[in-house]
Formats: sequence, C-alpha cells, structure tokens
Amino acid sequence: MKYFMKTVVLGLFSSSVMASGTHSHSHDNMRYSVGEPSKGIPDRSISVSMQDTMRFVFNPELDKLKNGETIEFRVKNDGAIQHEFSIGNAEDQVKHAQMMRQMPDMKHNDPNTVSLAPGKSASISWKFMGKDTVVFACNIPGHFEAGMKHILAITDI
Ligand SMILES: [Cu+2]
Repeated sequence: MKYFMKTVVLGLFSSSVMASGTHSHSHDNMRYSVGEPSKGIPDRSISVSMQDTMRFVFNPELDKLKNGETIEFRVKNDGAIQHEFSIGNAEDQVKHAQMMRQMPDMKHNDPNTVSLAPGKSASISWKFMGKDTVVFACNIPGHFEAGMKHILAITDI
C-alpha cells in the first residue's frame, strides 16, 4: 500500500510539471485491488447505462460478483453530459476522485476506467479476484456523491 501511495504522489507531481492542457495518462505500473483487465472470453456480459440522474443502470442487474469470473461491461453514456465507469475498491475511487478534482481536464484511460461523452459507448472486460468490496464509480466531480456508484463484495460462490 505504501508503494501505491508513492505512485500516486509521483503521478501527481509529474503531471503538474507537464505542460498544462489535456493529456492522456495511464498507470502502467498500477496494481489493481479487485482483479485485473481481461482479454479472455467473459463469463457473462452486462450492459451499463450511465444516466444524468446520476445512476448506473445494469442490465441484467448486477447483484453478485464471483471470485475468478470475468464480466464484460458494455457501457453506454445515455446522458447529455460526460460520465465515467470505473472499477476499483473504495480506496482506489477516493484517490481517483481526488485526482479528478485536481486535474479536471485529465483524460483517464486507465484499463479499469472508461470515460464517455454523451451517446458514446465502450466495453471493459474485467476479471474479479479476491474478496474485497468493489466500488463502481463515476468520478466526475459531484457524480459519485450524487449516487453514481454501485458497491458489491466479491464472494467465493
Ligand atoms: Cu457521472
């Protein structure tokens, strides 16, 4: 955990010394807390509608996450403003939200996050591992606080 903190601090520092403006940024050395991006065949696919009511609408409903399963999320922004769908644990999302507040123009192309303009869609495949609690979050400032999140523990069965 100490290592992760250091990475975030260094990331903030190097971003702040770069030229201002929009830039892409990926955490190549990031370790994920709740699994990993997957290129394998998913065990199931779930569509996620992101809406300006500050809700993720999962179809079918996402009420269980099994240790070792891969889920393909087909994410669509059905709203009129930017939204994102990010997979992590509570700590990841708090840090991500802090970075977004400090660098609102930053484009987040991390493998655990898709940020979408209105009407756009993208897929993200994720293999869930461990037994942490997963926090799906939109970290556009104010959205998480308004309810744009879904929280679910990974289970062994
Ligand atoms: Cu949002």
